[in-house]
Amino acid sequence: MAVTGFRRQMRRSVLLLAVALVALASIGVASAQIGTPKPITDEARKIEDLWIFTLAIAAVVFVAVEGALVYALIRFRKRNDELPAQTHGSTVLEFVWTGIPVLIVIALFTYSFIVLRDVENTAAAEDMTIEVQGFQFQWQFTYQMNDLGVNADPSASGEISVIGTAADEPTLVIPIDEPIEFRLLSNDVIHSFYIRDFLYKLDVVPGRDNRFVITARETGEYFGQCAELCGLNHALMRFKLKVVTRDEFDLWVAEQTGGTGDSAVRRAD
Ligand SMILES: [Cu+2]
Repeated sequence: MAVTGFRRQMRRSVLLLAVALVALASIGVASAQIGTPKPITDEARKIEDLWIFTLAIAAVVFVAVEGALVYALIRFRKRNDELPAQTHGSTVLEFVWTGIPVLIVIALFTYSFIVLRDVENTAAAEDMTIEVQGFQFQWQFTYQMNDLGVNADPSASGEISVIGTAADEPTLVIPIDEPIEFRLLSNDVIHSFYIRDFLYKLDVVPGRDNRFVITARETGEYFGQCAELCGLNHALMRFKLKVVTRDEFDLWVAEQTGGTGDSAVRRAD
């Protein structure tokens, strides 16, 4: 009688598990994308590799631990009232289950450290720096005319400044295949500069000079937003990122300055 009850319970558990797995798979299919968004910068690709590496280790650990658990539950389930043979201590096992986690931690620490060092690399003097000013509730992007990357003219003066408004999201234009430094500034509250396809975000903190460098490898239009709840209209702090070729970028610069190389401050279009 007890055995039949156990079987029925097992069957019900397996059925429940199957339903749960189908539901989980449906969520995956419905959300249409599994894993990270397609990384568009060198740094994002490194971050994605680290994520895959970590996930692979986690998957192996999950399968091994759950496998051992399910095996032990079935193989050693109580069959009668007799006490099974008792085993105490195993030096080999102690070494194995201490050694493997230590190795995993060392591998994850080393790889993470290498990726973090690359991602938080500082800019070279010749790299273009774009000043990103976060404010309640939009962004301002400022380019110095004498600091426009590979074609920079050190004697040029003035700047290009793009200011977003609540109604018009600003567009941040950057050239492909060049290291670009973002300098993040705020004079009100903490914001967070987030472009999903960078797989990276950094807080914009009053009084702090936070910087990061990326090299974009895909042209196209992407979306950015503030990722730190910074007040009532935080949701309006959205912007666009446009990655273009060097020629298109130079053309854009000429358009902003009317071809004169003078300062240009304008509202976002
Ligand atoms: Cu915000």
